[in-house]
Amino acid sequence: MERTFVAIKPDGVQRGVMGKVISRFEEKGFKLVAMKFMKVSNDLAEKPYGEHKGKPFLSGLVSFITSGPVLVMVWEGNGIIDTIRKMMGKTNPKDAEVGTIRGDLAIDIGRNIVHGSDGLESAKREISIFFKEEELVNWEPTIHRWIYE
Ligand code: DAT
Ligand code: MG
Repeated sequence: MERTFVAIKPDGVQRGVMGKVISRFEEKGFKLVAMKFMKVSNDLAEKPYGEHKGKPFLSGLVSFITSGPVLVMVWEGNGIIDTIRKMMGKTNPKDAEVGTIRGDLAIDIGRNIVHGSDGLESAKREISIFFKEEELVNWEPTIHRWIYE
């Protein structure tokens, strides 16, 4: 089954919507594999955003990500990478559909609440940046037979 890396950024933590975001993934039927509440160093903040090296907004993004605690998580489920991207909504909340996390909870592109991996490779890379193998919890939700055929 596919795994993805999700982070609730400092704005999501400060605004007290961690539980709401987690609830959406739980209610969908996805399985939590790991979770850590932490402050991110500059070095660590740049790693998942390697693709944005040289872009004008990178320094603002890094100072924002390091400005307060974040909640980093690994979630698992069939097709989870694409589905969580859909559940987050477009990068700019003004373009994000109502019903998505960013569409419902955010206004500004620089305060868009969540990060989610955009592909299999980035998911693998981002999970390994924030979690050791032994921190990924293997467990079998008893509800799975009511979620998967
Ligand atoms: P996403 O978070 O939807 O994967 P991304 O990977 O392109 O989007 O960008 C990472 C974050 O950087 C994004 O959540 C907000 C910020 N960002 C992206 N494009 C931006 C822009 N043009 N101006 C300001 N911030 C931007
Ligand atoms: Mg991205």
